[in-house]
Amino acid sequence: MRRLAVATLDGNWEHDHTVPSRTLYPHQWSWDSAFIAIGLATARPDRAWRELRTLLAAQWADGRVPHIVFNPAPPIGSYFPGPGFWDSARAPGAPAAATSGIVQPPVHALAAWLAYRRTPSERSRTELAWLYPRLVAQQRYLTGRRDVGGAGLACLVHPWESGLDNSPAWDPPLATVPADEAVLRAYRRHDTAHADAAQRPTDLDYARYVALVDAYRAGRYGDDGLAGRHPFLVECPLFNTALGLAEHALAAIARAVGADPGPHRERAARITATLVDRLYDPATGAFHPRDLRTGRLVPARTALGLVPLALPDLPPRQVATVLAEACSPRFGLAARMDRPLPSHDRTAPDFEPLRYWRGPSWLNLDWLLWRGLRTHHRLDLAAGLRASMVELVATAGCHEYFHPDTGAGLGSPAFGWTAALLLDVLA
Ligand code: 9WN
Repeated sequence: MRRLAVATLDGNWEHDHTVPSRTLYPHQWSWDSAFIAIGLATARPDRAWRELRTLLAAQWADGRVPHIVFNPAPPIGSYFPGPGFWDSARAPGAPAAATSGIVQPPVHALAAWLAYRRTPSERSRTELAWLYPRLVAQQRYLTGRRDVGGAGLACLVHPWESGLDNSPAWDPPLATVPADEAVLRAYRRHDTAHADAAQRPTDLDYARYVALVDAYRAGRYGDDGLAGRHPFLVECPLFNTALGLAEHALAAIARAVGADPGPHRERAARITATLVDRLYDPATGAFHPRDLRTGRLVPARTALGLVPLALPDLPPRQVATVLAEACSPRFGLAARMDRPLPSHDRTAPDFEPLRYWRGPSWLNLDWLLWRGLRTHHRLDLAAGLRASMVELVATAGCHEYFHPDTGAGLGSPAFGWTAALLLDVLA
C-alpha cells in the first residue's frame, strides 16, 4: 500500500508541486498541498518542503494564501474556473503567479510542523524558518480582515473556502444567493467531463458559486465592508478548527526557530474558547456553522461539526458530546467500524451516498478526526478509524472519496491527499 501511495504522489508531481489529480484538478490547491506535504515528508522529504514553498510563494501581500495557484501551462480546457475567470492580476497585492482570490482551511502550519517532526534536520529547520513569518501572516489575514463577525473567528465568503463545497451545511446560506443559470451557461464546466455528474455539485450550485466569485471579484477581492455587501458569510467549524490548530503548530514552530511561542499559545486558547462560544450547539452536542447574515447556526449535522475534536484544548464537555455524536448511528464511529465514516449524517433525508460532500467518505476528514481521537486518548476509536481508512485504500485504491456503505472508490482514482494521509497513518 505504501508503494501504491508513493507512486500516486510521484505520478501527480508537477515540477515544484503536486496536483490533486491529473484529470480533475491540474493546478495546485491550497489545503491539498498541506495534506500532501504531510505524506511526502514520509517518503520524499525534499518535495514536502518544495510543495509548501511553492504554495506560500504565491501568498498575497495581505497574507492570504490562495486556494488555487494556477499552472502556467495546464492541459487545454482543463479546469473551470480558470485564471481568466479569477483575474487575480488586477487585484491589489496579488502575487506574480495567477491565483484564485479565495482561501481554504489553513492546515499548512500543522503540515509544516509535522513535516519537520518527521525529518528534523538542519535543512528542515531552514525551511521552517522561511515558512514561519508567512504562516503568521496567513493567520493575521484570517483573524484580521476576515473577522467579519468581530469575535475573532475567520469568516468564509464562498463554499469553496470550506473545502467541503456542496456540504448540506451550505444549503441554507446559499439559498439566498441569486442564481442565474444563464450566467452559468456562458461557461462550460469541465468537472463533469471527468467525473459522473451525479457525484458532483449540481448546475444550480455552480450558478451560485459563479455568482459569489463575481461578487467578490467585483470588489477586487477586498474585504472591507463585506458584512454589508457580500451574499455569503459563514463561520465554519472545520475552517476555524484549522485556524486554532495552526496557532498550536506555530507555537511549536516558534520554539524550533527561536521565536516566542507565547502569543501563539494565547491565540490558540482564544480561538478554541470562541469556537465553543459561537459554534457549539448544546442541543445537538456538536458544532455548526454560523450564518452571519441571519446570525443563526445552520442546523444540518455534517462531519464539519465533529472536526473540533482535533483541538487539543477542547473542553471535556464538548469532547464528550462530540464523541457521542460521532459514535451515534449518524456517523457510526466505533472501535470496529462496520462502514466508513460518512461526510454527512447518514440518517438525514438529504444524505446522498454518491454526491461529493453530501455523504461519501473522505480520508482527510477521517485523518483530522483520527488525530483528535489520539489527542483525547480515545485510542480504541482511533484504531477503528485508522483500520477503516486503511481498508478503504486497500480495497479501492487511492480514490478521491468512497461510497459510505460499500467503500467503493468514487471521483478521481489517483488522488493526492488520499495517498498522502494514508502514508502518514501507516508511518
Ligand atoms: C474547488 C482539489 C479541490 C479540494 C476541495 C474539493 C474540490 C474544487 C472543485 O477539489 O474543490 O476548489 O472544483 O470541486 O471540494 O476540497 O481542495 O482537490
